[in-house]
Amino acid sequence: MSSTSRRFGLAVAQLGPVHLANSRAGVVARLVAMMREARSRGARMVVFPELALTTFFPRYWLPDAEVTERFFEPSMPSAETQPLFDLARELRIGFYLGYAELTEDGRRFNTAVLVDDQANIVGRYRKIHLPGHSDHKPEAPFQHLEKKYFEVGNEGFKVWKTLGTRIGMCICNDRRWPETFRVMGLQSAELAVLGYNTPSWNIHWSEPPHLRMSSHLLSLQAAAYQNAMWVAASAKCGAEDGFHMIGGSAIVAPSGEIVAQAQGEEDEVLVVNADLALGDNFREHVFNFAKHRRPEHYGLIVERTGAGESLGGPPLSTSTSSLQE
Ligand code: CDT
Repeated sequence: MSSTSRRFGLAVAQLGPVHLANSRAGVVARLVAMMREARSRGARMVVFPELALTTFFPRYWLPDAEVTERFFEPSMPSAETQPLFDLARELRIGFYLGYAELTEDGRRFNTAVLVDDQANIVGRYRKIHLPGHSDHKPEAPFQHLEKKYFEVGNEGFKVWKTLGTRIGMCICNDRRWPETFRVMGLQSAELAVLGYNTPSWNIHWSEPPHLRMSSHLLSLQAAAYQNAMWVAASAKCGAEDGFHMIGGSAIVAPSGEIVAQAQGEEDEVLVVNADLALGDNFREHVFNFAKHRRPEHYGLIVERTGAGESLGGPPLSTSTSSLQE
């Protein structure tokens, strides 16, 4: 029997390009306009992108001190982001915001905050799966220096009880890793929110560009379905100073179906009147974790990082050669 519906106005605010020359105040004005639109269309919460306040600076090889000075936020809220917090309080709407965090002791993280409808920061997430490299690749058309500019997040994948539901946060590349959402699912998350900046070209191999969109959506849909949760993902997209990033911001139901998807690569607000109870059906039946999970067989997931030898039978190299014989 299905549960009584529990509606939650869920918005994603996709952000078009932010160029190097754009000011934080200008970006915040765009976010404020989208927050207003989201609220006027019934949203209780709006999801903004990863590193929303600046261009996607990990594409540039720059002196460390300049990067810290130009792109990182030593406080949140700050004078420039305060209008977002003021409007959230006035309109009674929560939000997720990604930004580059500089801690008091000089550490740098790729961070997102979860803000409730009274403008309190109720949660913070520091990105764990950092993609890219830390060395300079002068032969590449652009860099992806997240491993240089950020430390690996040190606060895990948490779930916060707020806005009348249970919300987990992650950031961009985290969405490609099933562990991210399973850890949230095990904390009974009903909704996972994330922002992303996904370059349209892969600098490591000649991945066909259409796969960037298909693997993005595939990841969101699998995560939502396999963990019985809503997933809301917000892109920063379009060409930032000529460097193109995919759009495809989306809201996915616990059925794995995409219920809203951005149409373009500019600022755009998606709103869905999401039924949180939809997840209950999946949680009670096919993905009733307590009934069906078999953690005694999942040990390798936490024991090993990289792929290694088979647990049973002869070593992989021998079994392969015996197959060939
Ligand atoms: N920002 C970020 O994490 N971008 C990565 C690019 C990696 S390419 C597979 C992403 O996962 O979209």
